[in-house]
Amino acid sequence: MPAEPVKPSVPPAGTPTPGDQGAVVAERQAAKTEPPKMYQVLMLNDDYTPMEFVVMVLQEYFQRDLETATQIMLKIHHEGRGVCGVYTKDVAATKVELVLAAARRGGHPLQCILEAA
Ligand code: TYC
Repeated sequence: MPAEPVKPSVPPAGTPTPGDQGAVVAERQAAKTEPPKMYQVLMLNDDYTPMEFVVMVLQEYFQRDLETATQIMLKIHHEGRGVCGVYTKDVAATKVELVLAAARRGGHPLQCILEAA
């Protein structure tokens, strides 16, 4: 005579147990992580920083191609300020520091600031 199959000792998930009063357990939680706040890095116009230096900064620190860098530089030149890029706070702050350090090394008064996007 074949042996009886062994019954599982643990009931399947969701099986009501005495005393649970029909409670339902949530199986999935809504995602709680918010997307990070983003920050714009802007450069401001001045009368002394050479246009070529601004274009170089946009290429070097903001990965802009020559044409885009020239357009952004001219926008700043004509409108007083322009967005170089949009980043998380730490990345944006680091870019501001790097640009200001390069400008001071070159003896230029170029201003670079960070603003909430
Ligand atoms: N106005 C500068 C000039 O005529 C050029 C310039 C452009 C300077 C953008 C700063 O963020 C700047 N040489």
